Amino acid sequence: MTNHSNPLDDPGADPFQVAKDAAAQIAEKTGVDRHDIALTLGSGWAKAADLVGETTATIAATDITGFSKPALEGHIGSLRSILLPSGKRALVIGARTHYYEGHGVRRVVHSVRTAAATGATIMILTNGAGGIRENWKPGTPVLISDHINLTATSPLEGATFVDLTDLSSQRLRDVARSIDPDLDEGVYCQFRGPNYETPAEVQMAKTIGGHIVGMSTALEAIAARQAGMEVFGMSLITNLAAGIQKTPLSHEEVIDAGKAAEPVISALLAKIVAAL
Ligand code: 8IG
Repeated sequence: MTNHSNPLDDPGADPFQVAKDAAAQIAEKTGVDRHDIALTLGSGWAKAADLVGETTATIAATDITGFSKPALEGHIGSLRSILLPSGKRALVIGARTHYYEGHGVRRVVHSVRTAAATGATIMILTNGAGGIRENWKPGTPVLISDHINLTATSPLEGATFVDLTDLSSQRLRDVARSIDPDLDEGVYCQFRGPNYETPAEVQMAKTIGGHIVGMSTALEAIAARQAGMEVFGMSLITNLAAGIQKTPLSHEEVIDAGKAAEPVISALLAKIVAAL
């Protein structure tokens, strides 16, 4: 099923109809008519899926229309339907398409639009990212309070004016803080990637008000808001952004910090989801 052409590559296609079709396929394959909450799990967050509830169905993302083959071979993106202790249903998206993959922004936000079409009213976006604040050691989870989109694109097409004043839900951030009052928050700057920033670019991001640098969630957040969802984002700081730390960061140190953080941040996210 991985060689199929993608309907989103047809410029005449309606991306919202493709998302509706995808949602219908998910309902059929999971036996769950409606999901309430959606979570996209980025690097470092995968274990959270096992902690939030009981997985009742797992499907390969590539079996659902519009979803892309994973960029990394051997890494099968999955979609999981999870029954939460509250009785609500969560759709966990383990398959993210990044803008830098070059398939266009419609494919980047297809998972978010599909989540909305399944009925989800809350979109939780997680990622691994670089930190600009010197006190954020690798392994620190940070709430996303707002974003700066430096990709020079948007998932919105045509004269679609969507207000982003309260893009990052204060209600959901308050829930997170009620579980861990020590959680810091920051402004997420999305660069196009796939290269990491130069130190000068990181200084620019800092100067214009950024605290976190990444390559994924701003475009997804915009699409989620367009779809009317409440948006909540968290970054796992896996490295300090280029030039922020004076000594070079060892790759091993970053991997170790990520591994050590995984159970901690996964448990935190599971508690947040349980409190929604
Ligand atoms: I993990 O330092 C991770 N993802 N743009 N910069 C950007 N994305 C990232 C970084 C980083 N670390």
